[in-house]
Parts: sequence; structure tokens; C-alpha cells
Amino acid sequence: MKLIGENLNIMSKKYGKALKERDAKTLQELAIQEAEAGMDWIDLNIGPAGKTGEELMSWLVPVIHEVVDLPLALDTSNIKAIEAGLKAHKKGRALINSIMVRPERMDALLPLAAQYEADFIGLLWGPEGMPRDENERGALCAELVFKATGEFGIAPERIFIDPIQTPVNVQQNQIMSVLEFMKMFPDIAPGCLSTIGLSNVSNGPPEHLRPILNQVMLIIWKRHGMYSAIVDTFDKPLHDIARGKRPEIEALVHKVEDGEPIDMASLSKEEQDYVKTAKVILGHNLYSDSWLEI
Ligand code: THG
Repeated sequence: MKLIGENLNIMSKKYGKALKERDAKTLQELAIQEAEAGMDWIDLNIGPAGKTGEELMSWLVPVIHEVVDLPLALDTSNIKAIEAGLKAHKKGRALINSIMVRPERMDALLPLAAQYEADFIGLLWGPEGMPRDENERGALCAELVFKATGEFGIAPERIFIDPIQTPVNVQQNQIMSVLEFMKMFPDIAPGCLSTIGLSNVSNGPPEHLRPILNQVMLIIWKRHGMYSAIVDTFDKPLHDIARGKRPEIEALVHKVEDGEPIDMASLSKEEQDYVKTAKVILGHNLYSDSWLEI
């Protein structure tokens, strides 16, 4: 799987501050770490960024490209900031993050994707907000891909569909809906790619339990053909899974998904934790903050 590093974001205590203070050195150190960790893109998440967004993105893109050659994901709802980022992006293909399936967003951003020959993430968020099930996801996806390819001549392989990751502790059924969507995806949008904001799954649960939730979720998306994910640059075990270095853990999670019997007594504590976490993510067990102790 391809990986997009999430850590350069305005919500982060350290890097949010560095963004506000235009502290190039701190942000460049992070970018170098992201490249060394093997990220394929660096997400530049500046938030909505109001009036200063344009100036911030035009400053940030060359600052990051001064130290790394990776393509950058321009993560903001600010259209002017996206365009400023596209103008400043000289190394490889920029990735617009993201274009929602709303007329005003598509009309403003699809022409920019075409003009600057950028890749883009199509976020399956419609005029009425988050899709309720896999069929609404499918309809939003078809609408966006039809418009992007038909009206703007954008090639399918430039389009990354993001079916939206929700936290495990609020909407377990939404995860199942994304799973069902992923089964239909190759037929709905042939040739298109996919991505997901993985860390959202563990937004809310206790801090020390976030990595195992993220890892199990990644195993499941990987099995369902997810092309890429937006992830924590510093979660090395997660990268190992993405690169196929933990086949035994992947096989265990697949067993849970397939409803195969598992002899818990024969497993190590680590293996048992992966099984329990998979059962919670897949809705076999209800979420509680103490799911590993049960
Ligand atoms: N889809 C797309 N883009 C996205 C998201 C998505 N961009 C933003 C977000 N979701 C993905 N990025 C993050 C970045 C950080 C965290 C989660 C998702 C995160 N940070 C820690 C926290 O908030 O506790 C730590 C913050 C810090 O660095 O201090 O969880 O879904 N297309």
C-alpha cells in the first residue's frame, strides 16, 4: 500500500504552532522524517486557514520541497489555498485533498485538477453530509467520477476515492458500509484508486490503544484493495503491515473476518489482542474502552 504522512497538521501541538509561526526548520525536520519513514506523499493539512491560507500554502510548498522530493497532498477546504499550492508545486504531481461531491466544490476544484494536471482525492461527502450506507457511497462515487472524467477529461488513475473512515467507538456500522462499498468499487469506478484517513478509526479511544486499532483497520482495508492510506508517520509496525511484513497477523485478522473458528488458548497475548480488536472493528463485539481485557 502507498502511504500519505498525516503528521504535518494544524491540529498538532508542535507542528500546528510551527505552521502559525512560519517556523520552516521544524516543518522541514518533520518532512525529512516522513521521507525517511518511506511515506509516498506528505499531507500538508493547514485546516480551513481563512484569509491567510493562500499565503501559507504558497510559503509551505517550497519550504517542504527545499528538503524532500516527495509529492505533496494539499489538505485544506480553502480553494484559494489549494490553487496557491498547485502553482507552487514543482516536484512531481500534487494531490488535491480533497474534493467533496458537492456542486460548488466540484465546479471550483475539478477545473484546477485538470489545469494543473494534479491528482485528487474525491471525498464521498455529499450535499447532505456523510453517506448513510454503501449505496449512497456508490452513488456519490459514480457522480464524481462521471463528472471528472466526462466533463474534465481527468484520467481515472488520477482519482483517489476516499469512502470516509469513522471512529470505531461511534459508528461500527459505518465501517461495514465502507467494506461493502469497497467490494463494489472496481465496478463503479474502474481504474480509479482509493485512500482513507486511517487514524480517524481510533479518534476517541484511549491513546495507548490507537496503534492496534489503526493496524487492524489497515489490514482490513488492505485486503479489500485499498490503494493508499493517510497514516501516522511514526507508527513503524503499521508501515510493516502496509508493506506485507506481517503476513501471520494479516492471516489472523482475515480468519476473524471470514468467521473461521479461532482457538484463543493457542495464541500469544499479542495475537489474542489482534483477534479481539478485529472482532470489535468488524462489529462481532460491541465497542468498549476495555475491549482487550474482556
Ligand atoms: N480523509 C482525507 N484527508 C484527511 C482525513 C480524511 N485529512 C485529515 C485527517 N482526515 C487525516 N489526518 C489526521 C491527522 C492527525 C490525526 C488524525 C488524522 C490525529 N492526530 C493526533 C490527535 O489528534 O490526537 C495527534 C495530533 C498531534 O500530532 O499532536 O489523530 O479522513 N482525505
